[in-house]
Amino acid sequence: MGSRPVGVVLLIPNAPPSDFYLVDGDPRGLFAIDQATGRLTTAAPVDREQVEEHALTVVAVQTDRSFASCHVVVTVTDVNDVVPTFIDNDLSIIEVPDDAAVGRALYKVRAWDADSGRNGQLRYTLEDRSSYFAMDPEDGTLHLARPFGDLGRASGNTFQLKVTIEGTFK
Ligand SMILES: [Ca+2]
Ligand SMILES: [Ca+2]
Repeated sequence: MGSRPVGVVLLIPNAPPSDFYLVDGDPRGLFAIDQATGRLTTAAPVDREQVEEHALTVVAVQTDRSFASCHVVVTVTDVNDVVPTFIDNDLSIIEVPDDAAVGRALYKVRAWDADSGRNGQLRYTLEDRSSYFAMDPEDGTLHLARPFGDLGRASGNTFQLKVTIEGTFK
C-alpha cells in the first residue's frame, strides 16, 4: 500500500509562546508536534487506503499554566498506488445459447481498485481469437459481437477468452 513521505509540515500555529502537545487522535503515532514551535509533521507514512482522515487534538500550554486546545483534521489525499485486482475466480465458465442475440450481455467481470476517483478507475481488455465476443472496456460487461450463425451448428463449441485489467492512470 502507498505511503507519503515522513516529515511533511502540516501546521504551523499562530499562538503566543507555549509548549505544544499532541494529546489525542493519533493512536498509531503517525504525527509529531514540535513542543517548542508547535510545528505539526508526519512522523510515519500515512496511507489513505488505511485511514483517510485523522482528527487530532493539540494543546498549547503557557508558562502560567493556562492552556488552550484546538482540533486539527488531517485529510490524506489519494495517490494512484493500488493495482487493480479481480474479484472473480481465475476461471469462469459461461454457457451461451447458439441463438443468442448480438449485443446481449453475457457476463460481467468484476474487479476493483481501492484508490479513489480517477485513480481507482479500471480498463478491461478482452483477448478473443474467435471475435464472437466483445467487452465494454469501462464496466467489464461481455457481449456477443456477432451471431454464431456462420458456425453452422454452434452448440458444443468452446471459446476461450482472456480478460486483463489495468488501472487507467497507473
Ligand atoms: Ca489504482
Ligand atoms: Ca491510493
